[in-house]
Amino acid sequence: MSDLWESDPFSPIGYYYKDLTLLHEELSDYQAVQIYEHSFFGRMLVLDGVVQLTQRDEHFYHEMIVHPAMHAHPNPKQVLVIGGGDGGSIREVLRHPSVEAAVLVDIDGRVSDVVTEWIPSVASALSDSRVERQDQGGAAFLESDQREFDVVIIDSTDPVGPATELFESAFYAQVFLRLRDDGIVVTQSESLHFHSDFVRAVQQRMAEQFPIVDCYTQALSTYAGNWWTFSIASKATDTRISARTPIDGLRYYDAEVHRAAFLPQRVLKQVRSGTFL
Ligand code: SPD
Repeated sequence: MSDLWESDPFSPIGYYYKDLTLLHEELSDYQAVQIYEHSFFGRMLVLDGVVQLTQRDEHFYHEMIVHPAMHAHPNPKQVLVIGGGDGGSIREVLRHPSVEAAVLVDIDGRVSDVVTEWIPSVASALSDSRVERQDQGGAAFLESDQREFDVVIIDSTDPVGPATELFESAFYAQVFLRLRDDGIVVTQSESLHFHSDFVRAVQQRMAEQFPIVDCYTQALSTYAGNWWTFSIASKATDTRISARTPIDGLRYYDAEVHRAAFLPQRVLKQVRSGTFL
């Protein structure tokens, strides 16, 4: 048994996990990759000391980063996931029968391999024949690959190190070019409690490129700050409106969750004007 002080460099606090068992540890070309087992949270993926997912609550995060955009789109066929090497977002994307191809672009291919071995319930869909894995950075991929997508999901780590570029204006401009005319992009954009200035910056940067930008949230137990935001932008669609009947087999997301998840307009205005906190 060991303990873990989670040292998230983007958060003003740390979490202390008691009584963990370390199941796997390696240094990839990019980061320290660890898998722990915890009596309450189950198996946990930890990258450079920061908890990325736990078996107990990962479905809240992965369903909510994927399904609002996928249901707001009338017919998503080609989907790009940037980051998300653990496979949780790809698993949710592939639940949609309309999806013909899903490209997973993560700079560190070892994350997919390690999660496939240790947390197969998260990574199981990575072996689906519709999935194409590209082990490279998101910006480099968008510069070199000219394919177009219906939905882009940016399932990144915190905005430090290599992930920083995934939150820049220049990156959203690249995403805009690769989205079809009814395309939708969504990114995790950190905690409303701890990072409201950062959420504001992401909203502004998306609005430099996209005519429609919005923000919804989901409470998550394992990310410091807990009140997690997702910034979503589209070329033509009001993403507050689900275009389709919710797909079967989900544990949390449904039409009512979709409606309730978006920030009230008054609160969104406060976030965007810097008066929220
Ligand atoms: N503070 C940790 C934020 C992590 C967000 N990304 C999680 C990736 C899970 N697929």
